[in-house]
Parts: sequence; C-alpha cells; structure tokens
Amino acid sequence: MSGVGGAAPRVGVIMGSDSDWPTMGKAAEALDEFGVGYEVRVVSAHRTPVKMIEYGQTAADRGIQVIIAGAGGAAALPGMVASVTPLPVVGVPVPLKHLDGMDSLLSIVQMPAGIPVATVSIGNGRNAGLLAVRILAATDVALRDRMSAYQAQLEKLVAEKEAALHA
Ligand code: RP5
Repeated sequence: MSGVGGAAPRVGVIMGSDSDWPTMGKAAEALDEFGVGYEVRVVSAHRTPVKMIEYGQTAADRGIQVIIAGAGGAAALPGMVASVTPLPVVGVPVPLKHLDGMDSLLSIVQMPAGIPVATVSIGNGRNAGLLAVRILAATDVALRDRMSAYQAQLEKLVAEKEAALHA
C-alpha cells in the first residue's frame, strides 16, 4: 500500500500485516474526514525488522509528524518503532481470533519508562486516527477548529438521540 489520503502525508499508518487493515482502515477513515494526509505501509517487527527500523528512522525526515502503528498478538511493532523515532507513536491493539486482543493490548501498553506509546483501546483504529488529528491540531489552528466542530457535532448527536427517547 502506498501513500493515500490526498494531502502530503503527515501521518504514517503502519501495521504488522495486511490482515490488520479492517482495524487500521478506521484510522485512515478518521484522517480522511479531517483532510489529513497519510501514508499506509505494512511493516512487521518480526517478519521485516530491517524495513521497520528503516521506516522509523526516516519517517520524521520525510515529513511524517505522527505514526499510528497497529499489530496483533505478540505486537512488538508500535514499541519498536517508537524506539527508533522521536515522533509520537499511537499504538492500536488489533484483536485476533485468540485471546480477544488482550495479548495485543498488553504487548503494546506495557512500555518501559523512556519510550512512550499512546495506546488506544482494543480494535479502536478510529480513536487512533482522532488522536493523531489532536496531536497535529496542537500546532494547527485550522485543524483544531475542525476538531472542535466534530466534538460539537457529537454533542448534538447525543442530544438528538436523547430527545428521540422521549418522543
Ligand atoms: C502480527 O501478526 C500482525 O500485526 C497481525 O495482527 C498478526 C497476524 O498476521 P498474519 O498472520 O495475518 O499476517 O504481527
């Protein structure tokens, strides 16, 4: 998978296997909604370790500002990439057919002090995309306004659903 998302890539969406895409595609959808450019790569900590290190070491110099990394099972990818880049890394625990994603979650969230990975809940690719948008929005006023509008929209939706309960 090559660069997608229209605008110049600011976010790297990487995953250990193409089989992670049903989860990771949700991150890409969120980035699309906010008009944030991203690239998609299959990079495995265990199967393509050299490619993984090369990706992590070059991402910042290529203009990537946030990396979203998803993997399942013995999910080393987010932590290993975080160890070779100064960029913020958002980790997505991908649920596989055994252990309901608990193995993925624990592999990603239990990082040693010094190398943080911002881990979202199991299978929550969408929140990973939204968190990446928020990280970028800290220094991008237009994006921050879009995030505020999105949050206002969520609030409106809840109010409408509540009203429907009483209709
Ligand atoms: C992990 O192994 C990948 O991130 C994926 O979640 C899992 C299974 O990979 P496949 O066997 O489907 O390629 O490294």
